[in-house]
Amino acid sequence: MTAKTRSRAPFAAAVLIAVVAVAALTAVLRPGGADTAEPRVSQAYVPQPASPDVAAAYFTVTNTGGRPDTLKAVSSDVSGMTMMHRTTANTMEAVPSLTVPAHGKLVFSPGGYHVMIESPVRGLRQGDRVRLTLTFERAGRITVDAPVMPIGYRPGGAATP
Ligand SMILES: [Cu+2]
Repeated sequence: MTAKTRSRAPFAAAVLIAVVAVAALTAVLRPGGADTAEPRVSQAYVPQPASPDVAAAYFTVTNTGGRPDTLKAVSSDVSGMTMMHRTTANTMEAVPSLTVPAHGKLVFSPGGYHVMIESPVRGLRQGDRVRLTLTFERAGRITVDAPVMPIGYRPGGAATP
C-alpha cells in the first residue's frame, strides 16, 4: 500500500508535466489558439415597418477575437425571404457575405447595411420581437431577438427599449 502510493506520485507528476507541456505547445503552435471568442451581436432592432410588405433589421456584430469571421447569412422567424443588403446612392443590392474584422465591428445601420425582411408573415408592431439567426463561417449560428422599435429609433438614443 505504502509502496504503491509512493510509486504513483512520480507517475502523477509526470502526467501533470506532460499535460502542461502539451497545453503550452498547443498555444505556441496555434497563435490565437486559446482565442475562442465568438462574435457578439448587440443592439438588434427592427423599426416598425411603414408597410406590411417589407421590414428592415439592424444590429452590431462585435468581434473581440484575434481572427476575422465571415457573416454568411441572416434569416428571421417572420419570413422565408430575409437577406443582407447594402444601401447605395439610389438603390440597394444584395451582399453574399460580410467580414467581421479581428478586434473589430460590423455595423448594420440605416443608410448602410441592413437586413431586408420581405413579406413578414405577421404585422410587426412595437413590443413584438423578431428572431434573427446569423450564420458565421467560423462561429456558426448565433440567434438574437430584435425588438420592434418606433420609426426613427437609434441605439443609444433617447428612445431605448
Ligand atoms: Cu434592402
